[in-house]
Amino acid sequence: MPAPVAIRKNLELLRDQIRHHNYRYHVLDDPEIPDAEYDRLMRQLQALEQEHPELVSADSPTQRVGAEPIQSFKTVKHRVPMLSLENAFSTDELRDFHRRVTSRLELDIDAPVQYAAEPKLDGAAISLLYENGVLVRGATRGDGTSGEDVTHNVRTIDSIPLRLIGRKYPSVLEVRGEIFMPKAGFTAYNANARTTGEKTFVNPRNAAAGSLRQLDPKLTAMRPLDIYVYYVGEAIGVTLPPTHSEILNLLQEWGLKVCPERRLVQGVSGCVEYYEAIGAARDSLPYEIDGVVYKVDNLAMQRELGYVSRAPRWAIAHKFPAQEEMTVVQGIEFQVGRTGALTPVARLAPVFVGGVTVSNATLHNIDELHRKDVRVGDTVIVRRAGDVIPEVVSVIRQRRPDGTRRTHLPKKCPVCASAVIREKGEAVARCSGGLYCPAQRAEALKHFVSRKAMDVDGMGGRLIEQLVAIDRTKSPAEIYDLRQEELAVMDRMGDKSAANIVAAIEASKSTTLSRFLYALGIRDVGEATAANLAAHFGNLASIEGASVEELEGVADVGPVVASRIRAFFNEPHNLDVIRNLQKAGVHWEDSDPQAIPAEGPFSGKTFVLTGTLSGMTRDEAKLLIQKLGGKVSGSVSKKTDFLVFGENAGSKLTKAQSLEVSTLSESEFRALVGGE
Ligand code: 5U1
Repeated sequence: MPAPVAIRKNLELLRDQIRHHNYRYHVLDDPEIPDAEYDRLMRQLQALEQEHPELVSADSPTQRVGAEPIQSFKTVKHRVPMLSLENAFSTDELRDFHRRVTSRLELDIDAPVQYAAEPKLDGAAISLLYENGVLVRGATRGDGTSGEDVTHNVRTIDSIPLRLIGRKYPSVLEVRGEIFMPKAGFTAYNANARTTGEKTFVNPRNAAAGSLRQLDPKLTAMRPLDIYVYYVGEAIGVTLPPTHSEILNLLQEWGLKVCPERRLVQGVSGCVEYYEAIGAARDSLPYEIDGVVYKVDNLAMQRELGYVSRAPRWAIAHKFPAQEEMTVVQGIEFQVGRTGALTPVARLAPVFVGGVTVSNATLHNIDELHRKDVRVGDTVIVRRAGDVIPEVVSVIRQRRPDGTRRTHLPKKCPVCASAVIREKGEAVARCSGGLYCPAQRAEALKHFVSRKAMDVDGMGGRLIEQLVAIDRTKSPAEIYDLRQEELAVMDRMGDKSAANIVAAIEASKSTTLSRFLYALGIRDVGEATAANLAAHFGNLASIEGASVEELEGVADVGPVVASRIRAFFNEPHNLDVIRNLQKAGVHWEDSDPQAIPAEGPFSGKTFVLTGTLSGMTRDEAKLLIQKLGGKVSGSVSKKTDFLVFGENAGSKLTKAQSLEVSTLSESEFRALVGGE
């Protein structure tokens, strides 16, 4: 018996509701309901469909991962060829592109040509075909003429709508974009794969491409994939707007996800400004990019410009310097860090990568070294992404010379010859020498004087290593009796730099409790935890005397960190160091933790801080906000009430602007907090 009309209606209503909430969550990044409510709607739909299996349709939100594994990939011909992009590797090449554009359009070179600009994602290109609003095919680019049918896999990606929303979408829509694995998902995926012994991905691009080429969609469904669409290949049944930027906005209205960092810019100068802004924000963007793309915005101009072989004359990719290069491993050494951790480091034949010359790359830990099986003499791929320490990504096994040998974990510390200990289940092996080990001592001092700790301006690693080597600074307190004359005779020093350092040492005596706690280098107590401890207890004596249970009451402090803090203060040697530092004049103002009220003018308001503030540290700004009853969060979302930005603010500012979150410059923030 056919299901009653009321049930059909109810089903469609539920599906539309779920599609709407998918859109709010995935495309707009602005959910309207909590996850639990969404799950309830989904369960309701599943139950109804179970009762009425004859009503299940392929575009139902329940049908993402339903398909059985396929035997092999079908080749599909693209309805319209998928183009590639010409590249520009310098501003000169970008200027040449703009010159060609204006000259073909018979415009003056300074004519205000508008370009639609967006980041160039490092993922896998995809074509999605919608017929009457329903996703019917997903295909890889392949050779541009035909690709592989990966419909079963693209259906599992939550941010790809199975059905378009709104009413006025075309009867046939073929849209192109990039499927990518966000950085956070990539890191988490690899971390998990390492613990389960599964294959890890070399980079997010391979992760995206590899995930799309799974025969079993259940495997793809477990990969954290996402999409941004950037081009319409074909649209039948609607007249598209006259500019590319308006088309992107329309795609978003139809439920497709477009990049929030897209902008409209003018001329070469606008392109260069955009390139630099995205380059500066690159590390903080949640996805990997390898450049930016500019497209002439006006479609009539695009048509006039046409194509050259397989690339349009109206678009270009402006690439960032390569982040991966090949080089040869000349040696493998073990570096000893502040906590004694031994890190294998590959000494490399110098290679220019990511804009700098690299001659050392980390191998992380002994397990990673063995997993990648890196040997002296190997040709390897080195990666340097932004400020991240360069790493050896993989070995090119075909190029391995004869007679190479595996590297083993040393039994003794290469610096102080103390025993190397690796606790069961720990990836990290450590030197057991503690502060007897000059390497640990030097690293502890480097941390102590670093910018976010005591901020002794100008006191660099080389100077500290020399001071440790001559046994002049065995403990941080001894930094405070360094004299100008003895500093001036050190390598690469002179009277002026020595005087500057002595002044910086003096200035660092006046500090804050959170900086001081961070400077002590307690394991797992980073900047944020130190700030939380300071805000919670208000003074050092209370922290020194706090029990593990009391410490666990601090935001972000779990049992492991709490016991590390307790163990640190149980150690008489550490208490001596603290007393000596205070005797040397290190001081701060205690705060009254009770002064941080539950209620205040900022109650219920969430702030995000970004960029460099000139008149206060982030911790100080955070404390101010907390004192007025507000909360500080690390990331921007629709729930953010204010974004406070300093100099060199990056993607958080862009995101806040695109989400229409109120933004405050440092001076506006100061005015708001009443000049505190
Ligand atoms: N962001 C972006 N990436 N990308 C790649 N836009 C873009 N456009 C492309 C390609 C291949 O081609 C268009 C010219 C269709």
